Amino acid sequence: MKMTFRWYGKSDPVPLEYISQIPMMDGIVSAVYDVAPGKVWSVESITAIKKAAERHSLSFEVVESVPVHEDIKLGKPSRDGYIEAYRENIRRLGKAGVKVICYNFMPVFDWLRSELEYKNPDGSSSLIYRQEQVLAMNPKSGSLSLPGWDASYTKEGLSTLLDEYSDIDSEALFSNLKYFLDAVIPICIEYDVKMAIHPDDPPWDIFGLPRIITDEKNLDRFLSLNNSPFNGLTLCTGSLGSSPHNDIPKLLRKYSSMGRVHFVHARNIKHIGENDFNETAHPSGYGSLDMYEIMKALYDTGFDGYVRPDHGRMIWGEHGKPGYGLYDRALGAVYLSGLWEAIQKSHKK
Ligand code: CS2
Ligand code: MN
Repeated sequence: MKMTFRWYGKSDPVPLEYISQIPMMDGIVSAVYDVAPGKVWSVESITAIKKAAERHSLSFEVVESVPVHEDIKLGKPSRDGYIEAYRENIRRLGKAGVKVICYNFMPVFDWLRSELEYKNPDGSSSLIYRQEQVLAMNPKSGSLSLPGWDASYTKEGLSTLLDEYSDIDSEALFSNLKYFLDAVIPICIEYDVKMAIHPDDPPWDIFGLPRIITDEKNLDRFLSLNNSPFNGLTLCTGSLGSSPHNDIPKLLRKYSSMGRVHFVHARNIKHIGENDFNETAHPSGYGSLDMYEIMKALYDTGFDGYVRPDHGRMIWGEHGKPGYGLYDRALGAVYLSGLWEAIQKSHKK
C-alpha cells in the first residue's frame, strides 16, 4: 500500500513541503490543470509536477484526473480526435513514470453536494448532500452553483449539453465507455499505465442524467467491458458508500483479489437520510463506514496499489478548497497508515 495525497498544483494553498511533512506519506496525486478536457498535456507540464514532487521526496505516480471529453461520453463522431489526445496523454504520462490514471465517466457533472460548508456541532465544516436541495436546483436556469460543475459552461452551453444527453441512457453510456476503453487500454498495456475509473458520486441518476458506476452489478459489467487488468477501479469508499446498499469491505475484497483495484479513496460518510449523507472525519466511529474493515480487506487481498485520504472537513480555522484542506486530510492519512501498521503487525506474530 502506498499512501498519497491530492495536490492541485502550484495554486493549491497546501504546499508540497507540508505534504511531505505528513508522516508516512509516499507521494502526490495531481494533474495538469490548465489544459481543457480533450487536449494534450505538454511534456514540460508533466515533468514540472514530477520534479516538484521529487524535490520534496514525494513520488508522482497517480494522475487524477485526465478528464474525458463530453463528446466521448456522448459517442459523437468527434470523439475519435479526443480519444487520440487521450492516448497521447497516456503515452506521455507513462514515459514520465505515472502508473495509474484516475478518471470518471459521469455525464456533465462530477461530484454533487448541496452544501460545501455545512457547520458541524463541533465548529468544523464539511460537505453535505441532501437530495431534496440538490433536486430543487435547476441546472438549466443558469443559477446553478455546485461543486464539480465546470464554471466555464455558459448557461446556453450547459443547456445545449443537457439536451444532447436526452438520447443517452445507461445502455448508450456503457456502450460509449466500452468504445473508449477498447481504444485506450492497448496504449495502457504498452506504456504500463493502469486506468482506474472513479465511481459516480453520489451513485444514482441525477437531473435525468444516467450514472452507471454505481453498484456491484454495474461494476461487474464495467470490468467485463474490457477484461484487461489495466481496466480497473478507483474504489472511492465515500462515493459508493453513500448508498447504504453497497457493502464496501465486501466490494474491496472482491475486486482487489481480482487485481482490479488500482487506487483507493478512503473517505468516511454518515448516512443521514434515505439519499442524504454528510462527510465526516475519517475514523470509523464518526461515520457509517468501518475503515478498519476497509483497510483489512485491502491487506488480506495483498493490495499493493495507492490509497489517499479523500475529502476532509475544515478544522482548526483552515480555509481552502472545500474537501481539500490540509489538516483533516493529514489526520485521515495518518489514521489510515496507523490502521495498516496495526493490521500488518497483527499478522506477523
Ligand atoms: C474526486 C473527484 O473530489 C472528489 O471526490 O474524487 O473529483 C474525482 O477527481 C473525479 O471524479 C475523478 O475523475
Ligand atoms: Mn473519491
